[in-house]
Amino acid sequence: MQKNTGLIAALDVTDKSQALSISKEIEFYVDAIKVGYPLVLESGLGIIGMIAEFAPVIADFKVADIPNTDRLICKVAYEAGASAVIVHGFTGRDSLMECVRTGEEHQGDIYVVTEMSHPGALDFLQPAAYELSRLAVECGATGIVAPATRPERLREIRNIVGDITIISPGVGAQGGSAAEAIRAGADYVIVGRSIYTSKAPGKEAEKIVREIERL
Ligand code: 3DU
Repeated sequence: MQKNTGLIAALDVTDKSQALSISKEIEFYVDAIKVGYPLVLESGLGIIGMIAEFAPVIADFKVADIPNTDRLICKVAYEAGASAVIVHGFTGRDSLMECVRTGEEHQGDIYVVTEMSHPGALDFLQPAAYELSRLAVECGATGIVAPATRPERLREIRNIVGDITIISPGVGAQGGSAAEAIRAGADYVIVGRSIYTSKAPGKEAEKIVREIERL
C-alpha cells in the first residue's frame, strides 16, 4: 500500500450506494478503504471491485480457520479485487503461512490481527499479543493490526515487529487519537464511524489527514 496520507477509512455502512458515494468523497484523503462483513454480506462480493475503483481495498475478513479454508477465503477476496486481507494469527503458524502464501500468489498483502482495540481484547488477546506479533513477522506477513486505543501497547508491539507495517484501528468512536497512534508507531490509522457517520465524510477525512501531517 502506497503511503500518501496515512489514513485508511473503514466503510462499515451496509448500503451499496452510500458506500460508493462516501468512497468518491474520500478518495483523495485515503490510502485504502477497508471493507468487512457488514458491507460485503449486505451488498455482495462485487462491492470490493467497485470500491477498488476509488482506492485499494483491504478485505477485513479476520480469517481464522484451517489452512485450506483460509486459502480459499483469501483467494476469493483477492480475485474480487482486494489488495489486502486481514487475518487472525491465533489459529497458528500453518494457517497463517497459508494466508501469506496465498497473498504472494495474488500479489496481495496480508495483515495479522494482534491485540484488538476494544475492551474485550483484554480477556484473551492481550496476553497473546506479543507472540502473535512475532508470529506475523516470522511468517512474512505484510503487517499487523494493533490498537490505537492503547498507544503504550502499540509502542511495545512496534518494538517487537521492527519495520513491518502497522495499521491501527480505534481512532475516533473508540476513543483513540490519530496523532497518538502515529507517534506510538502506527504507519496508518483506520477510521470508521467518525468518517462514515459524518454529514461531510470528505471534510472529516481531510481533518484527520491534516492532524497526521502536522506531526
Ligand atoms: O471504530 P470505528 O468505527 O472507527 O471502526 C473501526 C474499524 O476497525 C471497524 O471496521 C472494526 O471492525 C475494525 N477493527 C477494530 O475496530 C479493532 C480491531 O482490533 C480490528 C479491527
